[in-house]
Order: sequence, then C-alpha cells, then structure tokens
Amino acid sequence: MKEKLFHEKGKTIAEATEKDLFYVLTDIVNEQIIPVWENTKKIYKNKKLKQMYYLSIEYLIGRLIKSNLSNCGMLTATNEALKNLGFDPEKVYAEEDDAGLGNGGLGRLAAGFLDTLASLHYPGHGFGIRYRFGLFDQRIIQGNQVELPDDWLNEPYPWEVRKEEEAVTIQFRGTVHMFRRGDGSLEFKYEHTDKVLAVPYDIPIVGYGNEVVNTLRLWSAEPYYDIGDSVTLAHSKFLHYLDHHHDIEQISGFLYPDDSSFEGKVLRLKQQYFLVSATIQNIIQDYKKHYRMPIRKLPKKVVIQINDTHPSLAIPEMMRILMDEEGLGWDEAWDLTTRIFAYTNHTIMSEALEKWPIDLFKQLLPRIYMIVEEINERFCKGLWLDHPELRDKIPEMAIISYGQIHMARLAIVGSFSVNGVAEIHTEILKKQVMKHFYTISKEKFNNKTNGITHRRWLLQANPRLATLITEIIGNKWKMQPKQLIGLLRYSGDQEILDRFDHVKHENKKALARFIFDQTGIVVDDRSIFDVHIKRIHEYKRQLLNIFHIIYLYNELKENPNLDLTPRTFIFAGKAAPNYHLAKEVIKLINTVASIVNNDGRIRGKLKVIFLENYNVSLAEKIIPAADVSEQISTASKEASGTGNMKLMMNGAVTIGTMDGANIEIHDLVGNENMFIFGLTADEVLNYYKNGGYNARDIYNTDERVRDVLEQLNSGEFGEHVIEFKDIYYNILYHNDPYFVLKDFEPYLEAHEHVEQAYRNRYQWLKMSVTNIAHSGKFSSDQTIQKYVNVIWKIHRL
Ligand code: 26W
Repeated sequence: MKEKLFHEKGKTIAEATEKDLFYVLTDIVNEQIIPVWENTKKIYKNKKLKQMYYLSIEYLIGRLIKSNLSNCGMLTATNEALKNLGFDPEKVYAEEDDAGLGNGGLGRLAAGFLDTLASLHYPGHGFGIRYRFGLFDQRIIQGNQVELPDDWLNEPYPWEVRKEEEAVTIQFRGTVHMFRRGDGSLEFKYEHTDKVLAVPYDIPIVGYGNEVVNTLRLWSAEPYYDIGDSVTLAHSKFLHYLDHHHDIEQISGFLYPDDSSFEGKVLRLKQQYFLVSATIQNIIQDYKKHYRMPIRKLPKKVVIQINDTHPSLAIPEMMRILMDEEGLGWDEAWDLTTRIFAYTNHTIMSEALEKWPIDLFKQLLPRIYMIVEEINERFCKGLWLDHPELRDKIPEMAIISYGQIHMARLAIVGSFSVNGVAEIHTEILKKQVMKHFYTISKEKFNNKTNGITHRRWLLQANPRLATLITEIIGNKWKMQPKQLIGLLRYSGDQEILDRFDHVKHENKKALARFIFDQTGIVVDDRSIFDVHIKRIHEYKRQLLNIFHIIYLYNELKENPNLDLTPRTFIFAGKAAPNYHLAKEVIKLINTVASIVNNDGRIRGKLKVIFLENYNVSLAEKIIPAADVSEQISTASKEASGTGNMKLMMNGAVTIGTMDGANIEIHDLVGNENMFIFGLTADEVLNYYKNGGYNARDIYNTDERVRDVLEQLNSGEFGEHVIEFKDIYYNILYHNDPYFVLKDFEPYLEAHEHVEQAYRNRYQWLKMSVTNIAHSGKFSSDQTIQKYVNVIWKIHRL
C-alpha cells in the first residue's frame, strides 16, 4: 500500500486520505482478480461449458471492497495492515459508493445469486444496465422524504472495466420491409432506424476462496457512429449528435424508482429493449465465436433466466435474431427459444404487472411487435384448437388483449420454466394468478424459495457473530451453511448463550452509536431493538407498526409506571417518489418519533428511529443489532421477502404474518421460536373475493383503534390537523384495503408475547440461537443449487 501510494499518488502515509487508501487497495485487489478472471473465461471457452445468463433490470450490489477482500482471503490481513498504518478500516471501506442499481428485494436477489454462482464454481453471469444514477438518495427533511440524485459514478468506480471493442448496436423505430427469397422463405430488412451504441462495462464477480471470477456486464448507452462516412455525412451526423446525444444517454440515465405500480413510459420500454437486445446479440456472438457449433445447438450451451418480466422482450429479440440474422424459420427458432428461457415471477400485485399500450410499443419496436403478434396468434390458435374448455378464457390469457401487451403472459408462453419465489407464492400463481396457464402447462411451474448470501450477511456484516459461531462449530458453515444447525446443540447451554448475548449487545452498542451520530438521539442499548426495514409500501404495513407504537405511547402517557420493557423501534426504507400514501407513512413515523422521543413523561421507555437512505450498507449496520424482525405484510402479498432471512440469520426473532417465506421459517422453527399473528392468505383472498370485511366495525368497537385513528386528526401529530387525512380516509372510507385494523388486535397480542419472552433472558437467547441454527436453509447456495438441478442444468467448473 505504501509503495503504491507513493508511485500512484505521490503521497506518504502521513499525507494520505482514506480515499487514497481505498483506491490503492482496490488496485491491489484488482491485481489479484484480473488474472483469475481471464483464466476463468479461458477455461469456460476451452471446456465449452453451458452458460447461464441472468437478465435483470436491477442489481443491488452494495459495496464490493470487503467481499472482494474476503473472497480473495485478504480481509483479515488488510484490516491489520490498515490499522498498523493508523487507519480505521471501516472508514476506508466506506469510501466506496454503494452501487444501488435496484429498488429492493428483486435487485438484491440478483446480486446475491451472482455471488453464490461464482462461489459454487458455476458458469453463471449477469447482464444489466449501467445506470448513470442509481436509486435516489433519500433525505428526511422535516419528517418528509426528499429525493436527491444518487451520483455513484461521480468518482471512478474501481471495479468496472470498459470494453469498448465489444460494443453492439441497438435499433429503435424505423420501418420493416418484407421480401420473399428464392426458396420462398421471408426476409426482413429494417430502414431508417435510430441507432444507439451499447457499450459494456464488466464487473468481476469473485468466488469465495476458489479461483473463480465470473462477470456482471452492465450496458451503457452512447451515440452511434459510422466509421467511413464522407465528410459531409459525418458533419451532418455531428450536428445530429449535438442535438440528440442527451436523449440517447438517457436510456441508461437512471433506474426507475418504482416497485409498486407500473407506468407505461417510453423511456422504460427503451431501457428494457436496450438491455435485452445488447445482451442477446452478445450471447449469440459469443456462442458463434467461442463454441463454433451450429446455431440449432444453442440450448445445449445457453440458458437464460429472466428476472421478472422487465427483460422478457429477450424472447422476441431471440426470435428476431434467429430468424432475421441467422436465417432460421419460425418453427425452428421458436423451438430453440422456448428451450432457452426461464422466467421468475416476483409479485402478484396486479398494479405492478407490466402491460404496454400497443401503439407505443409498435412505434418504438416495429419488428419486435410483429414477432409478438405472431407469437400471440399462434398461442391463441393453439388454445382454441387444443383446449376448447378454455375458449372463453382466451381474452385473459392472450398476450395481446384489449389494446395492451401483457408481459407476464409473453414470459410464460416463451419459457420452459416459470417459478415463484416461495412455496405459498408459487401456489398462488398456480391456483389463482396464472391458473389457466397452469392448467395447460403444469410441467413449467416450479418453486424456488429465495435465499441470501450468508457470506455477506453473516460472515462480513456480523464478524463478531461469525467468529463466535466458528469457535463453537468450526469453519465449515462458510461453504456449507446447513452446518449452522450444529448450533442447536448449544441452545440450552447458558455459558454459550451468554456469549451470544454479549455479541448482540456489542452490535447494539455499535448501532446505538451510529444512531446517535446520524440523528443525535440517544437510545438505550439494553432496550429491545425492534427492526422494520424494507421499501415503504401499504402491503408491508409500516402503518400497523406505527399504530401499535402510538397505542403503546398512549398506554404509557396514561400510566408512566407501566411495567414495560423499553423498546427502540427502528425503521428504514424508501418510498417511490410518487407514492403519496407511502410518503405520508414516512411523515407519520417521523412525526410520532419526534413526539415520543421528546416526551419526558414516558422516561425513555419508547424510542422511535427512522434512519434515512436505506441501502445495502445501512442494512449491514442495522441487521446484526436487531432483536426483533418485523415481517408483517398482509398475508398473500409478500412474494417471499428476503430481509426476513437476513434478520433470522443474525439472531433476530420474527414477529410476522403467515406470508411469503415467513411460512417456511415457521416450518423450521415453530411457534416456540417465532411470533405469528393475523389473517392467513386464504382468509385475505377470500375477503377480496367475497367481501365481508368492514373496517368501520372495528373502529366502532375497539376503543384503542379509535383513539389511534382520531389522534391522526386531532392536531396532536403536527401543526396541520389535516396532515394525515389520506391515511385516515384510506382506512375508513376505502375500507382498509390491507387489513391494518383487522390485524391490529392480534398484532398487539403478539407483541405482548414478544415482550414476555424477552424478559426471560435464556428463553429469548435460545429462540435467537435456534433461528440462527435453522437459517442455513435460506442461504442462496441452497437456492442456486435447486435452480441448477431443476432449471439450468449447468455444471461446475
Ligand atoms: C413496475 C415496476 C416494478 C414492479 C415490480 C419494479 C419492480 C418490481 C419487483 C417485482 C418488486 C420486487 O422487488 N419484488 C420482491 O422480490 C423479492 C425477491 O424475489 C421478494 O422477496 C419480495 O417479496 C418481492 O416483493
């Protein structure tokens, strides 16, 4: 480090800043990584291994410095070296911009899968977009969310390598001409298209201690040039460039910050086609160049996973290339395509399902539209002929229907595999959302319960706990996470439980310091740290949590001597910028916080904290310190959840509904080690279908509920009496669509059980350790192995 500092920056240690050291360090790490990366690529080519390509519009990568150091086996030594040089390693690592190219669970899942693939020696790579701006930077100003640009590329990003020579051209708009060849087959030519260059930037994905480095390739949009133009033409193109380069660069300009509702924006469709066209061209070029096999063998060497419907245009794009560029006929192209694609669904929320208006789609992507039309025609004809019983269902199954193109339907029809992300979610897809598709192609549907990278979320984020675990059960869990089950034997051993307790308390002290630095608020590190961290969304029910807090506050005001275990409620999460109700919830949390935290009467028994700008790095700080994990979505709505898994793995005990992967956590740890409450998915779905719920009845009969709701309007929470009127109206006049009131009382009771359990120290610690012990099932190592066996059929390097 000293040498590099001197040669590259002309500085001595005494003159160096943390940023200098960060860059020097990334250089050193890259020197280790690059040769292994080149070697991995060489082996893939020589062995002609089948490759899995993961297509995702989002990757929530977070920082890479620690995981790269850890995976190269250099983390401990680097920590020591930095300390010896007089630096705090954490401060040096914090110089890295957190790459936030995702909204939430779906994006983080994609990043985690890549990490596991490399660690398990699998040939699997990611393709995505190199957004100039990531998910917005959230600030809280007077209790409100304010969005600022996330300028993560302001300084050089040390892990990316620009590969200009591998750029490909993407074509939008224009006209399509059809010709008949001598042999009667059709030929398609495009004219007057708008051309855009897709330039790849590669990020190495480093396996854990195994000499494997895979690739995440992110495409950046740049203006297109023709070499060999005449001077006049070049000049007129230059003028055109001056006028239009901003529009072009916009394509990879920013990530849409909305994971709650679908908006049919041309720019978003452009982004999606840009990603898939660049990627599919790249995959086919690579196959032809390195594998030198006939195109009809493509499914033997390539499998493509599409992460939700956002990249599902990859299906017609593959058809286009196979037909228009490789000269295959429809039937053969379709046969190959449907053996290559597999689709993962991540949500059943109808407002988040993508549907494009035909007009907009056709104008932007005329040739792709023709292909989608043909896919639709053939699919509908097949339904009509082969499934007469479903004839009246064709409008709800057709890819093009009532003026719109339904992307989920396209993805199902064009894939050989369709999976949900937790058992209950897959069942809901099969029995409700996609039931007709399930009837005609049962074999396509399968479940792959999500997973998390335990090496990031336990080994790196919680070094104290990781060290303790290793002392107790040895090292093997790092590559075989199910070994964590070995901890169960010690869940009654008080001496060992004391050590777990000590670790948790140290982590809580660290978080308390961080909270103080961020907010100036002092929290009691002996209080219960109750954590609710995720996107702010009605279905995730931060509102239920804050209503409970208001209720507790009311109880304490009435009886300040109430024997209540002190609680610190910690929230973090971003709201989509135009999601009004979610933003009101943020404002409400912050308003309640400022009142509760400053009320001397309750003697600090209650604290409410909202930490701004939730991202991967903040999650790494909060999760190791959590006692209680809030997973309280309206049952049926949370496809899986993955924060639930991270918190469990760090010894938090879950309070939750029977939803998503909570159910699978419950299967493992049982009622004794988890607090389950509320409506079941069947009950919720039944209410939606048949009615029978009346929120006002609960308002009328439950005084606690009434008090809380009326407080929203009383002026107690803010200068403006009308501040929270939309929350109030949504519950009482729109009949509480997410069943907050319905689940209020069961939630209160569950929280009473939490409090009781926490008072019995060893009982609590036993619960906590039992959760850690079972969390190995939720390592993405387990999940990926199932994708490999059932869907991808790829082989280890
Ligand atoms: C309209 C734009 C849009 C719609 C949906 C953008 C992004 C989405 C995603 C599907 C939202 C998402 O991240 N879903 C989450 O995926 C996780 C990983 O599978 C699950 O654990 C979460 O339950 C699910 O909400």
